[in-house]
Amino acid sequence: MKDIKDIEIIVEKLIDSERVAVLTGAGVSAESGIKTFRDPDGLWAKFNPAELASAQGFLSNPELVWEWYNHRRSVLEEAKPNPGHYALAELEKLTNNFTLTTQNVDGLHQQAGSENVYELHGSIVKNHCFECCEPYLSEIDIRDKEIPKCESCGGRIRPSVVWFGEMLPEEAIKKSEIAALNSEIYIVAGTSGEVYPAAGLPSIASNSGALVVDINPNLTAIGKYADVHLAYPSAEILPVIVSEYKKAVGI
Ligand code: BV8
Ligand code: ZN
Repeated sequence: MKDIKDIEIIVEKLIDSERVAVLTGAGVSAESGIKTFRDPDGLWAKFNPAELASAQGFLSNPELVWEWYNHRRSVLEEAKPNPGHYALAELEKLTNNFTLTTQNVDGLHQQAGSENVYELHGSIVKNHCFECCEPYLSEIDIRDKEIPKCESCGGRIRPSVVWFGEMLPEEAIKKSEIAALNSEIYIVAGTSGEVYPAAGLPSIASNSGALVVDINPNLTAIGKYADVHLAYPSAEILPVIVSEYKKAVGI
């Protein structure tokens, strides 16, 4: 692997760090068969995000939006965590004060065993009422085109993801900003760095002196904050980083 020097820098930093933080995006789920948003064959290539991932979009065409999310849920039914998800779950157990912030809504980090996870953009497996925000806990039949109705107010049910123009969950973004501020190493994997305020986290880490690592086959907006760029798929390189770390600490 030509970047072994970079990996040694990362491993050394992991050993010296009191606080380790990670930010992931759709790219870490790519090897689980879940399309990213902005890659040429990504989700947004076919659909207009404003149309589908926004409250206005839902109001103007609730059936289309509900069907799009059910399509994504059906893809998720077949998806499993990949070696990148498992490597991050293992790294959490091996290091101190580990924080994982994800923009993903697929829950694969938790399925792989990650515990301290902040979901900035919510979760596609949860639902709530569009009108009164009451959580909707009944089972969803993803093949049913009919939008379920709220049992308290009769309003339409929506996926509990954060749409464009909506506020992020208060605790998730606050804790993620603190983790970026205090981390000595900030590993960014699988994100194009296009969506704010998530995309602002690497610059917070960089400005407070963390070693910023960008794991992405492509160059993106994250590049300007990255001290190290590993142009590999996350499912390939994250397990290498964890195994080199374990060798270095004698596990
Ligand atoms: C908000 C959930 C306050 C739904 C999503 C400045 C400050 C604040 C807000 C804004 C601002 N400027 C603009 C805004 C508004 C907006 C925004 O950022 N727009 C962008 C497009 C300019 N932000 C918001 O609206 C946010 N809300 O700020 O509230 C507010 C309120 C009102 C008015 C103003 C402000 C809400 C944003 C959340 C939107 N919801 N998702 C759903 O999933 O359906 S965003 C969506 O994009 C997903 O969550 C996704 O995760 C996220 C980011 O995309 P990425 O994860 O980075 O995925 P992408 O495809 O882009 O990139 C994948 C990368 O992986 C690529 O680089 C590729 O090279 C790489 N890759 C591919 N394969 C691999 C790989 N890497 C590693 N390994 C591989 N194998
Ligand atoms: Zn309701």
